[in-house]
Formats: sequence, structure tokens, C-alpha cells
Amino acid sequence: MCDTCGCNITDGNRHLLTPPKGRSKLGQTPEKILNNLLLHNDQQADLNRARFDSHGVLTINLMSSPGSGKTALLEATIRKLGGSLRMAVIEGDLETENDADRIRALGVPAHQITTGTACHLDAHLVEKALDHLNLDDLDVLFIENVGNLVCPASFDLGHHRNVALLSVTEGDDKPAKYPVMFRAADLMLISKTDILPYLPEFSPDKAEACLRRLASNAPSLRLSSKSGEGLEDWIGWLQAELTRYREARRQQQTLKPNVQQEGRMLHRAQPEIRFVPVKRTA
Ligand SMILES: Nc1nc2c(ncn2[C@@H]2O[C@H](COP(=O)(O)OP(=O)(O)O)[C@@H](O)[C@H]2O)c(=O)[nH]1
Ligand SMILES: [Mg+2]
Repeated sequence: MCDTCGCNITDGNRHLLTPPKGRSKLGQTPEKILNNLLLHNDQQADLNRARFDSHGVLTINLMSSPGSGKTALLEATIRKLGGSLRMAVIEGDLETENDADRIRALGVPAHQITTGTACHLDAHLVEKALDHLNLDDLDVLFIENVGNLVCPASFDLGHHRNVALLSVTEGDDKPAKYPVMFRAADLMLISKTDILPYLPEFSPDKAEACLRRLASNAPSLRLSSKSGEGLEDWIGWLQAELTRYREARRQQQTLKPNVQQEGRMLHRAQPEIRFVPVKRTA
């Protein structure tokens, strides 16, 4: 997958690769640099986290398939908490400012990252986006990752918690089919429950059982941003995490998200494939 499509090179980390005759700025071959990109990503992620921590900003990474309701959830959250919590959003999509516009329309600062072709955000892209936000003014920063159930789970952005959405139109076996994403979740949200009556084949219990079979003990909540059902539980989780985060900061500590080692392995460049000549038999 990502080891062959080159998706781990983004506008954020492209400066780590340099073309002349296959040599990089670090004096290594592009393949070696590809292998090091995750290491560079982790170093940048730690710097980002230290920056969030110095401002006491709890940072949450929202991940899911395109269209599962990430932006709608953020809109509903802002409507509920806009008066009591200072929030901002970094949006990630391949193209358009649409989602950032939706957030700004509610009076909350938002910065849109357009990745062009990259199917996930990385720590360097987030660092650049931070130039557009004032962390002094915030309690919580949401990062809406690019819609994709694979790659985003493997990149630490410097955030504190991963939230994975699964909408009821996607099928209840998705945690089994995309284990890297769902194992990385600190919270799973089953979204769009208002349309469950039209989708009797979707069983929230089965989706949660699939999550448990991944040996995950992350909580799972069911909600609808449209009808508002279940939003209280999500808000409760968010406030509990903010309390936990502030307590950690008081003790000079931080929170780290669940970032999957197995996904990171899959994002590494593989050694060149060598073709062995086949001996012809008469
Ligand atoms: N019925 C229903 N539709 C929803 C809900 N949340 C989002 N949607 C719709 O699903 C579509 C995609 O939502 P969006 O928030 O843009 O998804 P994102 O790509 O994950 O950010 C939009 O047409 C939303 O109106 C929900 O709770 N119930
Ligand atoms: Mg969106």
C-alpha cells in the first residue's frame, strides 16, 4: 500500500527529500529517506505536542472514512459547547476550503490543509497549520484528518487522543476489516444513528464486538449529530479527557494517543524487489 504509492511524502515533509541524482539533503538515497520519514515525523510530532502542552491545549485527531460525519460532529459540538469551551479546528482534505468554511461560519477559528494527493495528515503539515492559529486562546484543538480508514492511523501528529468514527451506512464489520485504524482509536463513535431504522442490517453491538476482538478496550459511543441523540455522552467523554489532560499537565506530564506500530511498519519503504531469473526447463 503506502510503501508503493509514495503517500508518505507530503508538502510538509518534501523538503527532507532532494532530487539531484537520487541524493537527499541528508546524503542518503531516497529509499533510506523514505524509511526515515516516520522517524522525522515522530520528532516533529513530539515538538508539536510540546507546543500544545506549553499552551495547555488538548488536541484531538478525528479519523474516519470520507462522509462519516466528522465535520457534522464538530459543528454539533461547537453548537453545544461554543459558549463554554474555546475551540479551533484544523481541517484536512485533498482539496477545497469547504469544511473550514463550515466551522468558521459558527464563529470558531479554522485552518484548512489541502493535501493535494496525500491521503493523511502528518506532523509537518500540522506544524505549518499552527502558524495560523493562536494557541493562547484555546482549550481544545480538533484535527479533522483526511477521510481514509488506513493511513491516518499510522502518523502521530503531536495530538493527545484519537477518535475514530464509524457511520451506520458503512457496515458493522469495518473494525474487523480495518484493524489498524480501530486499534488506534482511544474512542470509537458510531455515527448517524438517526438513520439506523432504515438500516436494520447494521448492528451497533456487532460493530462493538468487532472492536473488542481487536483487543481494544476503548469506549464506544453511539450518536447522531443530526438528531442530537448521544451527543451528551460524547461531550462527557471530551470533558473527562480535558480534566485528565489538565491533571497530567499539573504533574508536568502529557497524554499520548494510540498510534499503531503495525501501521507504521506498513508505511515504511520496502527493500527493492529483486527479480531472480527463472531457469528454463526443456
Ligand atoms: N442522517 C445523518 N446524516 C449525517 C449525520 N452526520 C453527518 N451527516 C451527513 O453526512 C454527510 C457527510 O457529513 P460530513 O460531516 O461532511 O462528513 P465528513 O466527511 O466525515 O466530515 C453530510 O451530508 C451530512 O449532512 C448524522 O448524524 N445523521
Ligand atoms: Mg469533513
